[in-house]
Amino acid sequence: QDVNYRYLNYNEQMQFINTVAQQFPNTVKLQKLGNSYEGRSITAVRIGDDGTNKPIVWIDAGIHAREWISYNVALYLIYTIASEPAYRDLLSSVQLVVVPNTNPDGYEYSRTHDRMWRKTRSRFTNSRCGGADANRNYPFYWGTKGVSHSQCSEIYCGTRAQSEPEVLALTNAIQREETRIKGYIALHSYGQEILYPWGHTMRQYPSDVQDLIQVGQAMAAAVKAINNTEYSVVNSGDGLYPAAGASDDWAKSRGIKFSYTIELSPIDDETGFTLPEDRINQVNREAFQAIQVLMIEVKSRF
Ligand code: 0X9
Ligand code: ZN
Repeated sequence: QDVNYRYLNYNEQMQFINTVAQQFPNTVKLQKLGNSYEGRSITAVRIGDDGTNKPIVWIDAGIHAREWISYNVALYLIYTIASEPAYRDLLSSVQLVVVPNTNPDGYEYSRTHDRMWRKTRSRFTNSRCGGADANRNYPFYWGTKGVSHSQCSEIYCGTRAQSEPEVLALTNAIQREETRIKGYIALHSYGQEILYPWGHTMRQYPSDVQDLIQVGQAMAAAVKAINNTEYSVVNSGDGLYPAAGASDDWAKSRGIKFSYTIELSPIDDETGFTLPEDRINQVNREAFQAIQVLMIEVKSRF
């Protein structure tokens, strides 16, 4: 599989999911959630029985354009879980929804103009800078901490909550089935961390934080079991930095019990966002283990 050895452009990513959907028509369905600012389609891949009341695990990737490894992890997850008979049983009790590219405009811009681009590509009148940090644009404590209100900033939170069409499409889609969604992971890089809420401020935790830590540690243990790679389980506000308007906090605020952000490999800034292609395969396989653990936990608890 290509997704183990190189970074695909947006069109190739869409071709990849189309091919998987055609190969496994009973298991995989595509769902259009909306369009990006520049008009690219934001597509969800739904895997497992649909139209039921089974619990859902929702995974999305690449809201930050330069975090390229996250797209590969999502695509590898889609292919592996749909194609291998070993996961049929799991898929009969938990549905998986994967949005492999939540910021297609930013990603294409990162590929063709500025490798370190992070934001969306929306334009504002009378501003020389464009784009908002979509992970500061969710409607929960929007605009409060760890954000900037200046359009040229990397962490510009947008003109208002959900100002970015990408965020509007994602929040609408999640809200339509939020009572069924029991697990949520936003895939980011880098740092090898499993982050749990709250992240909008420091030293505040959801009442069920022990469950979040416990399942987070189970995910980290499953990753470590393959190649000894260590992911640490930390609160995003205390362990990283407070940042409001992020997707994990919003998902948790909507009642989605197991809500996380995973910062994928590498751990340090030697390669940082520009993880060499020969390391993609290992990161894919490690992240897959973590996601599988979350699915199993959701299966056994709901
Ligand atoms: O700052 C972010 O948006 C995430 N880190 S990244 O380096 N990928 O940009 C972390 C978000 C953690 N979640 C919350 N602060 N709620
Ligand atoms: Zn990120």
